[in-house]
Amino acid sequence: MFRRTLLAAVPALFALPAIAHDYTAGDLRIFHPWTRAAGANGNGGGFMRLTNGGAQPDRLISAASPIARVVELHTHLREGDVMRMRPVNDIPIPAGQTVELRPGGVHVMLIGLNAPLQQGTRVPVTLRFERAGEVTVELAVEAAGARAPGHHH
Ligand SMILES: [Cu+2]
Repeated sequence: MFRRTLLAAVPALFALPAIAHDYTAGDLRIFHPWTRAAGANGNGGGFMRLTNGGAQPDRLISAASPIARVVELHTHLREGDVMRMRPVNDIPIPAGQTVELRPGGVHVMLIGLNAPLQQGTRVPVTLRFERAGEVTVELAVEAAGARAPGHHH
């Protein structure tokens, strides 16, 4: 009876990581980090949803990755008719709120890719938060030009 229960449980355990793609760091939840396919030496964006379930504000203060020579935090600002990216010192995550890192908004910028970002793979990025500390997440690589993550929760 024990043996049968164990065997039945195994497929469910292996299925979990593919379905749930989110992370916890202190009071923060990080939902579905993703990026877009890009060539080596190009640049990439890191996108995700950050929810602060705590009573204290937090901030994303830096990010790092072995896949890029430089990693910055960026926002988009309108200059006349053109949207331009600008580095920012941090991305605030107010207490009890959700911040979306997305194309056209605030994002993690991967500058000078060491290797191509291939659709269907995942690449690591370490996020450093003022309160929650460091957490390494994997960006799911979606199609080039994707406006939103393509897979379902
Ligand atoms: Cu950027």
